[in-house]
Formats: sequence, structure tokens, C-alpha cells
Amino acid sequence: DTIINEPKRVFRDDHLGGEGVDKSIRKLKDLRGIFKDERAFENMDPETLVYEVISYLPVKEGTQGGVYFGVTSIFPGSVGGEYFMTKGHFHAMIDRTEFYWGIKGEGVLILMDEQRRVWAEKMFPGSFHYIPGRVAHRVANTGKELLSFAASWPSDAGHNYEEIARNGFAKRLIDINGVASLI
Ligand code: M6P
Ligand code: ZN
Repeated sequence: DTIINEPKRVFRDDHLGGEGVDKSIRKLKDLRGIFKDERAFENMDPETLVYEVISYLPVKEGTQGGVYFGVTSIFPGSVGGEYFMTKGHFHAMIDRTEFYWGIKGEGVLILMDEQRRVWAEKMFPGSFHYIPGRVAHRVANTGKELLSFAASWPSDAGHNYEEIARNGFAKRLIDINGVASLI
């Protein structure tokens, strides 16, 4: 007999399951320095959950030719009007590319090249995004509910957070009178 196996499933709380699965959570206290309004930040509970990432990493980090998959869920919220967002990164192997696609909720993918030129794409269920090499990427939740998106990237891409930690993105996504504005 040929056995037909159960597939891996992707949910927020009961994701891929088993070996190679990594879950990481980011609280406000892990995101110190990324939001502009430091006073608003200090007045919020540092234990506030901002986002979580469930990754399926079937091969060792750095493996050439492998591919990773992750689902990121960003809670709704803002710090002084600046939407909850991911840290954002360039890839350590800077020319490595990535796909993002929207699953649930509303958001914006913010992109920045090495010349610090910034552009952005709306995210919503079914939206699809190709992130070229040499482009930093960050996602903000602009909605009132959870934003979930999937991502797939090469297993030798790595994350370079330093550049963004030091200089940030050249533009920020702020709620101005209820409208998400890139300024
Ligand atoms: C996506 C992928 C991951 C990344 C995650 C959160 O799932 O790009 O590689 O870790 O988003 O983004 P960040 O690492 O910038 O916080
Ligand atoms: Zn990436």
C-alpha cells in the first residue's frame, strides 16, 4: 500500500509542527529604538507582544540551495501613531531575495535599497511581494486586527539587523488622522 501522509499545516497557533520548526516572539522591550516616539514607547508595557514568527527551517542556516518558510503575525497597535512593525533587515548575503504574501489582515511592506530610497506595497489576504536582493524589508500592521503573512527565503540569506538598528529606514509609516502615511 502507498500511504498518503498528512501535509504540514500553517495556522497561527498550531503551525508546521515537528523538527526544524522555530517559534520566536518579539515584545515591545525587544524593539527598543525602532520607533520614533521614545516617550510614547516608555509609557507602554514593555511586555506587550508585537509580533511572532513561526519558521520552518528544514536545513542548517547557511546551507546553499535550501529554502526556508515562515509565517509572521503582527498584532494591531502603534507607538505614538507609528504602527507596530517588524525590526526589518537586509540579508547578510545581501544579494539574496525573498517572497512575502499576505494571509490575513492589512499592512504595508516597506522596502529600502542601499541608497536609502524607500518605497512600499500594500499587504492584504492574497497580496504577493517579490523582494529583490540588496533591499531591506519591514512590515507594519496598519489594520485593527492581526496581520499574518508568509515568507520564503534562501537558507543562506541570513539576517543583517545592524544597518537598520543603526540608521533605521529613511521613512516611517505613521497614522495621520486615520490614514497610513509614509513620511
Ligand atoms: C519574515 C521573514 C523572516 C523574518 C520575519 C520577521 O517571516 O523575512 O526572515 O525574520 O519576517 O522580520 P524581522 O526578522 O525583520 O523581525
Ligand atoms: Zn528577509
